[in-house]
Amino acid sequence: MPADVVREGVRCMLMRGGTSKGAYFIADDVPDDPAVRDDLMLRIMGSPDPAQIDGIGGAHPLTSKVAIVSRSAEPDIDLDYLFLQVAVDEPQVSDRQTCGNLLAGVGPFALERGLIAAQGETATVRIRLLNTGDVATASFAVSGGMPDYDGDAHIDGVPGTACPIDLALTGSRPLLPTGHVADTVAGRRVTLVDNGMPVVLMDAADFGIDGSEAPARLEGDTALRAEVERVRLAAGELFGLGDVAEQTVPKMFLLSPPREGGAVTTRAFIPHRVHTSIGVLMAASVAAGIRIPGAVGADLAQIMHDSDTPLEHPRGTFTARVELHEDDGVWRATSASLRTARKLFDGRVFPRPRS
Ligand code: NQM
Repeated sequence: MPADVVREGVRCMLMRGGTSKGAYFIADDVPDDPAVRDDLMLRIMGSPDPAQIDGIGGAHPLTSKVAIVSRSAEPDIDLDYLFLQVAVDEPQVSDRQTCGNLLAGVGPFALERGLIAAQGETATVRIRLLNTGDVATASFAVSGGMPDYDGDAHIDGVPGTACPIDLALTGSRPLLPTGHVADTVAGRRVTLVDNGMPVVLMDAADFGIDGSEAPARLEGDTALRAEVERVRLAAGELFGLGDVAEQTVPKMFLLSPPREGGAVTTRAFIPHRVHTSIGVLMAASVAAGIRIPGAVGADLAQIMHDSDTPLEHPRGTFTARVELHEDDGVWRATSASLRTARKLFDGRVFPRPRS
């Protein structure tokens, strides 16, 4: 990292990863000390400020994200990926969650930066998600040794098409952290699931909503927001996450019957804004949860005969592929999904001189 980051800037690539957008760095280019690093990320993104006008953040949690990537020292792992969620209007940076959307850009970014090499037409990389300890495998097309961003894959929430990136995750942990298919939390019947992202499944009808409302309408419903947050704080303790008041997990899902031929309709508080589509690992968690008999949402979902689980969201459908295994009452899953990613800008980013 240059000694004077304000004058010289920091090497940074802006990428769209799935339906999110973030700043990608190699670990050697940012400070090791988490407090110094987090302060730098706030100054780069322009937080705290609802408009992030003095930084490169996009004024929404989905566009205020950071990926820090390095070669892994672990055997059989190519890359380590640390995700940071930079709050928009609070001076907060959190490493308490990962992001499956930015995960899509990690392989192409690492190839661009020379952290990995690729011959042939496809690169397959094993990525350790430092925030959770999970390991993902990402495969993407290569042309002339560099990522090929062009392609025919479309994902709902992103205009046009791009190169497909296949992500697979083998979950080793039990899906149900409380050991129950449903719990009563803060007086509400919910299911807690973690298949890469801790989520709380709730029946939208129990909260007096239809479940197909637009994100802005749900965000504008202060009584609903307060009730969802009340349940979230109690669920955080049950997840073993402690006091989650300042954390971005668990994510809160209001589920209702499908409208467009999918398995179920989803609306997600992440946790204060409502997701404009759905996160990758959130989708893996919801898809796994609604397949477990007795879980909240299982009764609302249309029967799924194979592993493909199309989840309806505000901008279309996300198909998560999950395979469940039950052993002595303990459920685990493997999951896969298709994403796309694209390099948007490469250069040096200049942080605000002062916090
Ligand atoms: O769940 C949103 C996103 C995410 C996370 C969030 C994600 C995932 O859509 O895997 O990708 O962090 O709230 O980028």
